[in-house]
Amino acid sequence: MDPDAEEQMFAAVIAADEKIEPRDWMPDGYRSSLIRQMAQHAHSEVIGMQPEANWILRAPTLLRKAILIAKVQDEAGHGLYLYSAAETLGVSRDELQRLLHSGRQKYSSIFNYPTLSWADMGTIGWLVDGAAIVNQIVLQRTSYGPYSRAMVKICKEESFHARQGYSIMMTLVDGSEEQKAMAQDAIDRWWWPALMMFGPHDSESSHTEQSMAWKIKRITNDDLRQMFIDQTVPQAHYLGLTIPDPELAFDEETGHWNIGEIDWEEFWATIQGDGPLNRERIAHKTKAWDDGRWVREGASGYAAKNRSLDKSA
Ligand code: FAQ
Repeated sequence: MDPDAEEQMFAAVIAADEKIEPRDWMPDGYRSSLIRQMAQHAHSEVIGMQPEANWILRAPTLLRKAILIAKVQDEAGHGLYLYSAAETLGVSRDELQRLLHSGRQKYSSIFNYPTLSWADMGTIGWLVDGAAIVNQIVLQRTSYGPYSRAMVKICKEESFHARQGYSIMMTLVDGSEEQKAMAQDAIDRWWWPALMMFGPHDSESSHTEQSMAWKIKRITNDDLRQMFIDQTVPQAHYLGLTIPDPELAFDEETGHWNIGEIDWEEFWATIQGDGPLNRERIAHKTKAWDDGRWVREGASGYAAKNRSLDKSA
């Protein structure tokens, strides 16, 4: 097909709300933007295992421990689906690891904060998975087929994650004064970082306009953040917890909750590598990658040996 026809075909698929598939022609910018976003998403799932793994050995009951282990395993699975989906764009998983370890690709800002108490496991499930779901439900309609299909399964699992988080919070607010205080302290620390997960204001977002035109993104950062706020404030009130924002107010006219300003300096510092735990997170990830080298080499050697046996048979 001549280049103009290929470009027209791509534009027609996007306009018709159909999916671009790995073998289809796509603009270089579409490919690189998807690799950037999908890799960042995959890295977030994998680095996101660290703050929660911190509490597996200290979960208060066997049931809570089993649930937390299942959740952390799910996050590893999400990383795998997303790396596999990114590989369909012609980039290798090894290359994506190198880009993450060297700081050339990012992961979500939220995973640079420490998990200081058991209530943080409830708050991560409720707020962090809650924010992830708001973003990811919409990504089920993203224009790239493999990314969109990965999102369907991921969203189902994220719903369980959010429910188990809210269940931890309900138990804590029904408990002793110390437990209630723990729940309040956790929301005090996680509320603002959860809002930062949606990225900068639309006016400051370098990728939104083009990503919306290509239907990689379907709703803007600010609109998604507002959806999350409107869904979460009543949940906090139901728990009897206070949102740590003196400017929080319901606007009768718009039907939305208005908030105070996010600390954007903290956001930009965190995504540029200067958050509370960036160095520890990457050091831990790099060590796990290095420690696992013998497994990868063994598995690929075994696969290569089987391939040569198949050929000689
Ligand atoms: N953290 O122009 P935009 C989860 C960067 S999954 C770090 O608005 P874009 C599950 C952005 O990359 C959570 N960096 O960018 C779980 C860009 O920098 P670049 C992850 C951020 O891509 C739960 C610059 O700022 N979810 O939590 C962040 O159009 C519990 C300008 O920003 C996804 O990745 C941030 N928060 O919109 C796991 C969803 N925000 O690349 C374990 C897919 C912005 O030019 C436990 N991703 N940046 O150097 C997306 O929807 C989008 O990429 C956004 C950002 C909305 C995150």
